Amino acid sequence: MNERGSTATPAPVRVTVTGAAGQICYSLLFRIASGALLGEDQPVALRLLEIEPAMKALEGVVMELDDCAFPLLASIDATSDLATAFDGTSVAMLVGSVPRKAGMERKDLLGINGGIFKPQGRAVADHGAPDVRVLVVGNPCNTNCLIARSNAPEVPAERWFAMTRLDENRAKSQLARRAGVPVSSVTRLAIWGNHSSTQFPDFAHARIAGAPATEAISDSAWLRGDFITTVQKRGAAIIEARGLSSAASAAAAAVDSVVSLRTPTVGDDWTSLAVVSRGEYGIPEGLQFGFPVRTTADGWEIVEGLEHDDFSQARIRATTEELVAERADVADLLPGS
Ligand code: NAX
Repeated sequence: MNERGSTATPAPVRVTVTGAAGQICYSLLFRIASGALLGEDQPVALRLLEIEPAMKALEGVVMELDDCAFPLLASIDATSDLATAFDGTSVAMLVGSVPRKAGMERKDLLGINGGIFKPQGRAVADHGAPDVRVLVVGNPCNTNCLIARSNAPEVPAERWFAMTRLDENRAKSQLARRAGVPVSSVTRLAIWGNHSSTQFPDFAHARIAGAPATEAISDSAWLRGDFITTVQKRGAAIIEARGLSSAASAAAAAVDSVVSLRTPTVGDDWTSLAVVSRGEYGIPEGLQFGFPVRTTADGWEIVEGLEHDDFSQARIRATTEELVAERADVADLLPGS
C-alpha cells in the first residue's frame, strides 16, 4: 500500500538533476532511484542534464543506473537540452555549476554561474510541472537560486530552495561528538544566511536531548570559536584531506532537504533551508537566506520569534551583508533590478 492508502502503483514523478555526470550526482542519483527521495512506493522518472562534453561520462552513469535494476526507476533520459531536461518535472535539483578556479574573483564566479542559472530558471518556468519545486545545490547556491528564481516569476518564490542542510548536518555531528551523544539527540539546528564561510550555525537555539545545547556543552569559548569555524570551513577541510570536495555527504543532504519538505516536521524541531526572505528577522526582502524552517501539512514556514544575543546578531549581520553584496554583483542577471 502506498502513502495515499491505495494498492495501485502511482504514476512516476519526474525528477530533474543537473550536473548529472559530476561527483555529487554519482551518489545522489542512486539514492533517488532507490526510493530515498520520494518514498519506497513512488516510481521515479529521471531527467539528467549535462553539458555536451560530459555526455559520454553521463552515458556511463546511466549504464550503472540500469545495472542496479532499481524497481522504482521507471525511466532515464540523459540530455543536454534544457527543455527536455525540465519537461514536466516536479522536483528539480540543480547541482551542476562551474567551480571556482585559481585566480577567479567571486564576481567572475557569480557571473559565470549566473549564465547557467538564468536559463535554467526560465526552463523550470517554461517546462516544469505545475507543482515543481527546486533545490539549488551548485555554488554559490543562495545566489544561484536567487538568479534562477528571479528569472522564473511564474513559479511561486516559495518553491525555491538553496541547500544549507549539509551545514546543519555537519554542525549536528560536531555538537553530538562534543557532548558524547548520538547525533539523533541534536535538534533545532539552524544555519543562518549564506552557504559560505560567513554562515552562522546557531548553537544558541540548538537542543541536545531536548535541553539547550549550551547546557550540555558549557564550554562557550568552544561553541563561539572552534565549533563555528569547523562548520564554516568543513568543506575546505574535506578538500584538503580527500583532494576532492564533499560529494556523498552533499548528496545525502540534498536527499534530506527534499524529504524534509515532503514530510511534516516532527514535534518542535526545525531544519535548515535557504528560502526567500519576506523580511523575517530584518533580513532584506527577496534574499535567498538560510533560516530555520518547519514543514506543515500545507507547506513550510520560517520559525519566527527566536531571539538573538549580540554575538549571534553580529554573525547574522555579516552573512546578510555578504548575500546583499552577492546580489549587487549579479544585479544585471536579475530582471527588474
Ligand atoms: P563536479 O564538478 O564533479 O560536477 C559538476 C557537473 O556539473 C559537471 O559534470 C559539469 O559538467 C556539470 N555542469 C556544468 N555546467 C552545467 C550546466 N550548464 N548544465 C548542466 N550541468 C553542468 O561538482 P560536484 O562535486 O558534483 O559539485 C557540484 C556543485 O555542488 C558545485 O558547485 C559545488 O560547489 C556544490 N556544492 C554545494 C554544496 C552545498 O552544501 N550547497 C556542498 C557540496 C558542493 O560543494
